[in-house]
Amino acid sequence: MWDTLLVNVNLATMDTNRAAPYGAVQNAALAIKDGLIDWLGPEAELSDAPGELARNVLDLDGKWATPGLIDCHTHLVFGGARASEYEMRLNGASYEEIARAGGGILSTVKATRSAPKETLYAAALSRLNALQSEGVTTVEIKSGYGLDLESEMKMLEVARDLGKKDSVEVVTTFLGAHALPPEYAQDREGYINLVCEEMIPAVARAGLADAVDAFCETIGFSTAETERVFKAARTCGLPVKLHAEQLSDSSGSQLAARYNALSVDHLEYLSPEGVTAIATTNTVAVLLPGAFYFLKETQTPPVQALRQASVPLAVATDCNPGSSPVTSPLLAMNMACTLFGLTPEEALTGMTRNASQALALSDKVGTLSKGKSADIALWNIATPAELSYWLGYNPLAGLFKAGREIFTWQHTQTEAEHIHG
Ligand code: DI6
Ligand code: FE
Repeated sequence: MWDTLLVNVNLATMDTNRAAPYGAVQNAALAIKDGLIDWLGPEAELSDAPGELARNVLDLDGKWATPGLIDCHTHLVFGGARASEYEMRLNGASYEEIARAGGGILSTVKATRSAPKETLYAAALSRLNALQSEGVTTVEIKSGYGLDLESEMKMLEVARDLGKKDSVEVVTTFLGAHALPPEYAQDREGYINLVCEEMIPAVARAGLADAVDAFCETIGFSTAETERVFKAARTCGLPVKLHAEQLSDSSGSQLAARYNALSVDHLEYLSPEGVTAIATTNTVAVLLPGAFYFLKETQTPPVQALRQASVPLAVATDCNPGSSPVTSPLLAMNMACTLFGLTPEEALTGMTRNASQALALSDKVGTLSKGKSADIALWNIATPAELSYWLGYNPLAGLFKAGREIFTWQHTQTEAEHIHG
């Protein structure tokens, strides 16, 4: 006997073993047992009447089901916000004036260091709720606004605490090499020593990070500095990923490929050599169109070259207070299509299957397949392309995490729906 059986549903399984676009199975049924997907296929192939097969049968009236969305690159935990800086910019202030007024990434570091854990948690929770309300069931959260051991640990602890909600899985990434903290302004090497010799081992010992990231950029850290961070991660048994080629080409992607990075992220300035390098590994190219949009960048990532090299493409919000104050995965998908030229199918693949690969979670989530976690988003749409099409309209109609219904919907009415859990 199954726990739950969804019937009268169209599945965008995103499973590569199914030839149809989106791995679609229409007029389908999907069975859940013990939190996992136990069966899926055409409803006509069910062996008996639904009521005989499952304790709980849900007739979905032709809705679409997709894998729960996976936001594989966020900085969801941070103190304060930078709207006043945004406002100053739009009132004509220069970068220098903003910096002198205490703006920029270091203003977020200051706010994050001084915030109690409870304050960070409450602010991040409200952003996490926004992601969940658009179908997110797995999210990656980076540190990187603490930049000292205690504050970096505090950020990661908050991220881990958010993951204790059983409605969402949180994956954490240590990003100590995000910016140079003010107390090390004259001592770059001293800070990298601290990151490599103290922070990474401590964070690894405490089990607070699932991966290590760095900001490899002229305004961030050099490839040589990044390589030291990667070596320290490797010593502690942690996989790496990289903010690479966002504002210029530092050949960070080639370095990341040599360390078998889970992903390289941003990539607007990725060179042909960088494409070739990551194509030889399982590294995912994570596109972050929210940052491209918010910073009004003009150079787009080499999507066609990445496609030709069969590099898996993911899409994420990059939610952060400075360059991508985006809490909408659907908007990120729309931007990936409109700004970067992805197809709606590539955008959805980028928020599901390929995002799971970027988090080393491919065997658990990312597709609707037998044996995977029953992380399922239900949508009031006529075709999966609608998920990339609307701006600001949210067609989510229901959400399951590990087989548990965490979002209720009306089957026949269109009354307001409520999040709980
Ligand atoms: N790339 C970015 O765009 C952000 N961090 C990064 O590594 C900027 C973060 C911020 O301004 O707060
Ligand atoms: Fe980022």
